[in-house]
Amino acid sequence: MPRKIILDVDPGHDDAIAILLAHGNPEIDLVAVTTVAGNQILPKVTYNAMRVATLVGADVPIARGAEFPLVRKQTTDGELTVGSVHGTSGLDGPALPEPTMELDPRPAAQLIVDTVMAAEPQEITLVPVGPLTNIALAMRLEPKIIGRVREVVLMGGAYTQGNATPAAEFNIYADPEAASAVFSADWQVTMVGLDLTHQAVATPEIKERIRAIGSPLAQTVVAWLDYFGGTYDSVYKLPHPPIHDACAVARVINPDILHVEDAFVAVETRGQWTYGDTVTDFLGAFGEPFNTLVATKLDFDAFWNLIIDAITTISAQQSQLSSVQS
Ligand SMILES: [Ca+2]
Repeated sequence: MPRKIILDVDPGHDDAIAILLAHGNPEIDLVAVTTVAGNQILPKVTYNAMRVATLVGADVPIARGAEFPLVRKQTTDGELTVGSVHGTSGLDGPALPEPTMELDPRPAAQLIVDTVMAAEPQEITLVPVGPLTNIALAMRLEPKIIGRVREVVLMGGAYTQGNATPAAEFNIYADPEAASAVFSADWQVTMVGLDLTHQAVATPEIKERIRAIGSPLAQTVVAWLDYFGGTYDSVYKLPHPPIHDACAVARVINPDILHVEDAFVAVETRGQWTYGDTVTDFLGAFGEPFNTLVATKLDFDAFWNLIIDAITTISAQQSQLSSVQS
């Protein structure tokens, strides 16, 4: 049985590849996509999510989510002092198709609640790969979802070093209060943070394998990686771009792709220099019960095989479709 997930996104180049992977992998049943202000303001990321869903042919409900964080002043990728990696549209680079679908009329938090409550207990997995505002709002709207969700596999946080600030990873920094609510709730949380996702880099060899698929979709993905690679190099001095968000989807497809360790994770909401830090206690120094599975090691080859298989699968569907239409 494919695993049913709700993917909560703020596209974002790595979000786009996460949508592609969730749609193109047979082990995942993508039941909805929800959007949240993060890498860019809400209208931009929602438009991007719709364009990406159109590009890959994902016919799923898409709902617009939170426009602002719960407490803090909004910050986007474009406003970070260190520099922007996604560009002014939130998804700069290759031209994309205009959306062909309508938005779901419900706010994202309502769609999440409705979907989780209508499903069997432990049937729906939440995969948030942007700021955690929508998830926190859904918990407040219907606390029963906390016991009903199978697990939360989130991209966010870091146990060594951040990227929005030295202490904080962007998704957590963009809404630390929401993140604190999600980590401290009584459900299974897996933190796929920067320590893990910085292993999921698109090397020249990987880009060549994608290019060799030869389809229009593969060309678009390579163009995303070229754009994202360029900004990652100039902003973070990293030679190859990490595809953060797709790592959380990969964990749901095959748990063995990510090695995890138990820890207590708390989100710093008061620190002067550490606001949004995911303080990760592997040793039990605080004496708090462990509340998080923290991803530490990636199976690089297995991860990229999943991405390449998904691009190949969707490309084959699209070429079949266009030959039927012509
Ligand atoms: Ca994201």
